[in-house]
Amino acid sequence: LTKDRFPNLKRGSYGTVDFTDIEYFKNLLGVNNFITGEEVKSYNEDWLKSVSGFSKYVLKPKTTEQVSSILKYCYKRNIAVCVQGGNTGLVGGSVPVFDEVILSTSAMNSIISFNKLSGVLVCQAGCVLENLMNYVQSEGFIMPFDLGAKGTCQIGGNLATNAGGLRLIKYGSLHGSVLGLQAVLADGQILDCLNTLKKDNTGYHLKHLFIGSEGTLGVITKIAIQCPNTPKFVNVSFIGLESFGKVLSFFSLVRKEFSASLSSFELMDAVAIKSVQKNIGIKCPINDNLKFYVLVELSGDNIYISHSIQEFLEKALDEDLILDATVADQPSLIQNLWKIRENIPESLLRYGYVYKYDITLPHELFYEIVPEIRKRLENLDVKAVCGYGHLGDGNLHLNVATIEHNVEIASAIEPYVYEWTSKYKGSISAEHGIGFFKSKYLKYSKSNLEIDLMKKLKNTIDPKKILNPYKIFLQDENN
Ligand code: FAD
Ligand code: 2HG
Ligand code: ZN
Repeated sequence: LTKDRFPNLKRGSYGTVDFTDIEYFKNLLGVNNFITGEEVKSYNEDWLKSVSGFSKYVLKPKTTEQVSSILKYCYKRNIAVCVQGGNTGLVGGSVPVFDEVILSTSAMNSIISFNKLSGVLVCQAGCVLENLMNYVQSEGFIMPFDLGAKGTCQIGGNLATNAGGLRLIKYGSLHGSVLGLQAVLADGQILDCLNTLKKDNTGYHLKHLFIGSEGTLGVITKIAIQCPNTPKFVNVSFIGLESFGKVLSFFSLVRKEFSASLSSFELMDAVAIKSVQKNIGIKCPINDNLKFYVLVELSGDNIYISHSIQEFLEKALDEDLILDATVADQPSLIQNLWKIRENIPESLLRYGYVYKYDITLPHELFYEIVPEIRKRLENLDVKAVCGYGHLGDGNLHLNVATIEHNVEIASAIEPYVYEWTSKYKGSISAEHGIGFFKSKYLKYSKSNLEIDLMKKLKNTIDPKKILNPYKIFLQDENN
């Protein structure tokens, strides 16, 4: 339990759910959407299996009005609430720390409308990303973002974490593609910013407050998002290189040559590839003895994409910039190449426990921290130290896999990795958020004034601090 691993943490002075509360929730939601007993266990534990709370109740509203009634009631009774989507978050933000009631958006999974002219999709927060992808695909559109967790994560959770993912380099962040949203505030008021207009400069854009707010400012209930048209041609190459210097030279050339069509530029080091091969059983499609691999996706309406990349790669091979490559333009082959990249997090977790760092750094420094951490850990019982991630966006995933959580290993990495990132003006959380794990380290990426203003906002919107307590802010700041 989280409380055992973090013994100094104190439960906030929140109300405890009693018989009357249970009756209220049951009446409001129906018995099937009020979960208690053994079934609650999986909602208490995060995807990484590294933190778990001991909530006894999961509430599964179907409508915004039900969310509003729940929060109004909890606000009055001072009951703390943990908002949960697909529970794939990687910073311990989606599960309770103590006995917070879990408000799951899983039953809010309706698509409300899709406008084929504008490409604007409006849906409820609990829609699973992959279902939305399939839906808009049948209309000739794609979602403007993609993640390895697509089969489980929900769009509300994606907004709440401001998820980045695999195609941010082309389509930008959710702050750009989300046109509007509806959110329920801590006291139950329904805030309707569900704009579907592309342009609207009427004062402050409150939607941005909720994008990346990690369940601490309100429950996102509906979303309006701009979907791009499906590109006519997609091409994925999987490339092996001998040094990180060459990876950067190659990236620079790819960007110059294919800027508008570049939809992903992903890095994987040898340790990450070995982990997928060994623990998942997916074979590396090219020479598996190289130091670095990149996956380049090009997409667009130019019929010559495939031809151009082949010529480009042949030249790079001739010049010894790259050492090996394979190219795919058929959907099933493309998917097979993506599987290697997308399975890295799962493969590392199979070792037992993973310390995860999700940092943004200037490109020149992108990989430097990985060998440095390897060196710091060389005498400790570590299964894998690897670097991979969205190199195109300057976002490194540094992962350290061990058999189990170990304090000595943790203190060899933290706060060192955050100090290092801060020294180079990087971000200590590029895309996963702060959640529970990183609240202690927020100061490495935000000034005192910024944190102060964030706290003032939190206090204004949720003065009783019932929404996702113990997350983003340190406990004494939050409770
Ligand atoms: P949850 O995990 O349930 O919740 C995440 C946070 O959002 C919590 O703080 C929760 O309280 C809050 N929240 C959830 N729903 C709502 C709501 N409706 N209203 C308000 N708050 C809410 N992330 C990336 O950015 N890029 C990646 O490439 C990426 N790849 C991943 C690959 C794998 C295999 C896994 C396991 C995770 C990956 N993630 C990635 C992290 C995670 O998937 C994303 O953060 C995702 O967006 C979380 O969505 P979710 O529905 O699972 O949210
Ligand atoms: C990815 O890009 C995700 O695969 C997960 O953001 C990264 O697990 C990680 O560290
Ligand atoms: Zn990522």
